[in-house]
Amino acid sequence: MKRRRTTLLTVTALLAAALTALPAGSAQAEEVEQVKNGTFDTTTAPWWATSNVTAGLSDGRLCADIPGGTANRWDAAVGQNDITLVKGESYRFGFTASGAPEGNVLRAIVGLSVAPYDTYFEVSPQLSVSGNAYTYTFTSPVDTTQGQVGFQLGGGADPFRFCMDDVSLLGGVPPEVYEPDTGPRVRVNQVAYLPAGPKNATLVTDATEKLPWQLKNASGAVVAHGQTVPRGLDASSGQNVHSIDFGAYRKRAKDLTLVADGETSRPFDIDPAAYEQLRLDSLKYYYTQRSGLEIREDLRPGYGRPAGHLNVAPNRGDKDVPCQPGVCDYTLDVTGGWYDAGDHGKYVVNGGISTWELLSTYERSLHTRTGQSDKLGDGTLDLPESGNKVPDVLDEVRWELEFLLKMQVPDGQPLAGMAHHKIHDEQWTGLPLMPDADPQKRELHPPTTTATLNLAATAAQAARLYKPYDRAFAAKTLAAARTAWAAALAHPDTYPDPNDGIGGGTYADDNATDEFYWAAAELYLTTGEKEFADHVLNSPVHTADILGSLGFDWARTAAAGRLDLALVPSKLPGRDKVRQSVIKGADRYLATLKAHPYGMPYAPDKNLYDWGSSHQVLNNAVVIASAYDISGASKYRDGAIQSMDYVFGRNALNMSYVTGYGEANAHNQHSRWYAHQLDPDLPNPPRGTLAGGPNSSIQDPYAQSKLQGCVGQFCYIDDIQSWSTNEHTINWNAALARMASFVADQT
Ligand code: 9MR
Repeated sequence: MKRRRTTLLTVTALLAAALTALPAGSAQAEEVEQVKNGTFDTTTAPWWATSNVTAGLSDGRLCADIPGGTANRWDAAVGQNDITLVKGESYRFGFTASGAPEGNVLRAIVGLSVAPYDTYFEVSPQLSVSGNAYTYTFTSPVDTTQGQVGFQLGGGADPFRFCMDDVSLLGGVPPEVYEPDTGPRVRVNQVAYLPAGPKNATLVTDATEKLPWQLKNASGAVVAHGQTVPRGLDASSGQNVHSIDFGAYRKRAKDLTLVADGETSRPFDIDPAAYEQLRLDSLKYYYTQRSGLEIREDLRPGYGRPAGHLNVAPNRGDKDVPCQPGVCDYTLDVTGGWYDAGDHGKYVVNGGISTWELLSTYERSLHTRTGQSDKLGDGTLDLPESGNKVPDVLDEVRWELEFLLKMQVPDGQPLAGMAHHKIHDEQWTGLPLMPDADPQKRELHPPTTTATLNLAATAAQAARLYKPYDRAFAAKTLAAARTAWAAALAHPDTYPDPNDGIGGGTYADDNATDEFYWAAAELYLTTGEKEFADHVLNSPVHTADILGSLGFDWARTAAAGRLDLALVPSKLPGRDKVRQSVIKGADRYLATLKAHPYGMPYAPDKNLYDWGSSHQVLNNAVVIASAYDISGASKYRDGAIQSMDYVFGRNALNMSYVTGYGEANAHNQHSRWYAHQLDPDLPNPPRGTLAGGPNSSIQDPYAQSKLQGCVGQFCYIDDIQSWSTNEHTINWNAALARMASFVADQT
């Protein structure tokens, strides 16, 4: 359409004028239109359409009749190929679009026109009948001449008519300056402080002298007051900050606010109830991640869905999944387990640490002075298994354990006893996509030493915890653990391919000494056998200083072994030293927390926040909490509790990273089925879902387009497209569950 094109040119001209006003030396690439014929004045060429779509000119626009009944967005599409993209360059992607009847969803992408069809930018707006204009800015992560601008319209039940105009992809635009809305400058735990716990907040201000603060109750009356402590420049945010300690106030109350420097914080409670709720919500998260099982609407209102990956079309797995070509010549039934994250992949490595942290949450409740195992007992989590007299947390984790066991290479096959690293789609799928609608071929990836040891560790741990409830299952897991251990010893350095990242994550790791240590520790704690004690005692990992700034996660598993050796009763020679090493690690995290004006036990090297930093903060807090369990010293208890403040909103973005907790909370996590942001008929993630949090490497194009140059805590955006800062995963929620359970136990 010609008229709109003129407007666009005017904007472009203005921008060009603005650019010419830039001082010399700040040269910008010229804005160049990459799309041919985006205005459809006389023809639709060179745009293509899939064979099921009839597209043509209509009133100076491209209009197309979209069939109903296709499975995926990309099953009905129009697009243009041969688009050149330059790595690191910013582009402005714009178009107008309409759809009749109302409510159909468009997936507009800039990606690769050939396999593996990577998507560099995508949005999925809901179309209106009258039409809307859309513009987005993103940065290309690659150099290619085979780019594509695509408008994907399939996946709906009913046919509809789609029209578009003024499609533009301008290269050389200045990157957009994104300003997050960080709300009031007084930063608090937006959920709850414990009556007898520490109570701290952070004030962002340019003031260098101390300032008065006031704590107000729900009716606005001042119930406590004091002075801030100036803390200077905080490296993790680049802000000048003060801290506020109102721990002397110990009364239970709802909807308090903290006022300082003319700003009023978001409301919060002084009440332990939220942590009891979080203990359950963070664990309930797993049922809705289950693969191979219908999620019952009566158990999770708003989250019911058909079973995924049971070979019911269009699903093609997971009952008889082959290996990647050339890897094996058998198929395995690998149904069940939890989907890893927002994708439909299932990974033994990440399944392992998640299983461990949930089992350890339960095991801690058995062995520590504040542990309350009944709070994790039968009937607590509203599961299909509730009422079977087995603690619900064990029922939930068993769903994953059964899957991990199925990933073991069967007897008689090459590499028997090892575990396949992962099983996932052959190609990455788009969003949204319900598990039962995934049409991709599923494949087993090669067995690895790290996966095998994850199986050995968790199956061994399971053997001691499930024994009182199901002796046969305990015997089965222990046998599998022994087999896996022997297989890992026979193949000690079979690592995952770091380039095997198409269709699923790599979980690459080229060092298995920590996994050997962890597996030996679990096998020892379950069996007491000398072979395993010897391995533990002879491992260099046993005495190494493993509790560093990034703590532990799926790739750094030594702490899993160390913590269990410290907390689970055993006759290990030198066990006291092991316990002391945990206390030493906790002292370091406590020192970090005390020095940090946001009160967090996390200060990564060079201020580089890691992928999933929220759970690293929590895992460091787990070490502090474990020091309390070991020593009973209240400074550790208080440090562990205080760590929750960061996660619940005492941070630079003033947001809680837990869905449904706190006035401003993350709720658009990257997910193929909690994709409310893309399809209003789908839900947000369930209450109690942890977002990955700030990630300095911002690997995804969406984050790159918004957060270029971000400092530490600011490298996060609550958008479904930001898979590197805002995904949710089973391992991250496990850290949340463990800390929620600890804090709930302190009431
Ligand atoms: O959390 C994982 C992070 O530590 C890795 O660096 C990254 C690349 O392998 O993968 C992350 O895990 C993702 C996995 O690969 C696929 N499912 C979603 C996971 C969370 O983003």
